Amino acid sequence: MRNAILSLLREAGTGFISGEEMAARLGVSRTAIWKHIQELRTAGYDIASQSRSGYTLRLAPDKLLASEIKHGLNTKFVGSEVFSYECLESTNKEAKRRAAAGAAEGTVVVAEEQTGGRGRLARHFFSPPGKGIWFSVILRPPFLPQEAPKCTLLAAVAVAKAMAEAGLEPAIKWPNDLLYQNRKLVGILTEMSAEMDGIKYVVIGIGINVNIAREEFPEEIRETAASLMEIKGEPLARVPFLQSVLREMEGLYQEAVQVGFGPVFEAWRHYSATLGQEVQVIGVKSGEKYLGRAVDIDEDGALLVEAEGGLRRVLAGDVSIRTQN
Ligand code: BTX
Repeated sequence: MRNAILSLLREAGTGFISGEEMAARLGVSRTAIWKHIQELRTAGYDIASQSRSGYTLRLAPDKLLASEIKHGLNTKFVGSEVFSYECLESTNKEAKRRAAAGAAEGTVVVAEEQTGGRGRLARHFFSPPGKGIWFSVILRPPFLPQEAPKCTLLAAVAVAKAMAEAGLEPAIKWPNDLLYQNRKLVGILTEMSAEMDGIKYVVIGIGINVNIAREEFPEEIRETAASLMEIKGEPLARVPFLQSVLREMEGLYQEAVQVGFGPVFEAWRHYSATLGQEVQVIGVKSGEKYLGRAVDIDEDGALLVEAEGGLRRVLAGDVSIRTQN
């Protein structure tokens, strides 16, 4: 009902629509309309009323509400279903639950706050209320399971493109981070459920630090984390930024399904902060540490590092950039 009322208010544009007309069109009482308007106001919508003319929507809040995210999104399937929460333990966890229960491809789960946001290797991901975009997208790609890690690169490129659109210069660090001055702005965690011959679902979890001031980061990541606000010099509206990421994701994904990941890799190289740099690699399983020069990514999305003793192929690992040219 709230969404239907919002649609009517938006239809009226800067004009007014009476409670009576809304009640008639939605088949409910005027009192019910009034109650929902009160709820929308509490949720942050600035709705003005005039005794004769009715209601007008003056300003929608920059809250990550399903209705706001879907409004004007214009995608085919990414974001057709959006589940928004004030607080979740982890949007990836909730998205996996929904995916296992049959949620459609393109379903988005988003939260204003995560209490147990997860990074790779069960690390914690700081996700404070109202200041970031913590969300997950469910995909059901027709790829082989070994191709799933490429979705992480695809997501990184989608965020990079949204940043470029917003006039914020992006830099991707292999494979899953976006950086500003070598500090982490965005983290991406891809998880999947698969059988030998095919993927059941992939959940791409993305955490974007949007309006977090330097001093608001916990001390242990203050020197290594950054937010979009820092680059822009002022706070950024979250809803349009998320919409732009979702649109880019859909475009890149559809292209990948049709022609493969070539265009994703091409764009990834373009935004890469890793290629050409001296890096330190720590193997995820082995813990082995070595130095080298990152030269390219291959057709699997693996990072190619020229190290002592020859070319090394990094499929999973922590890569840190040692020099900035
Ligand atoms: P990662 O393992 O590469 O990065 C996690 C590490 O990054 C932490 O150990 C910490 O040092 C640092 N860190 C933690 N929080 C932040 C932050 N907000 N900004 C910058 N650095 C931070 C990266 O893992 C993948 C993270 C994915 C997060 C998304 S949020 C939506 C979805 N739900 C969920 O539970 N995870 C994903």
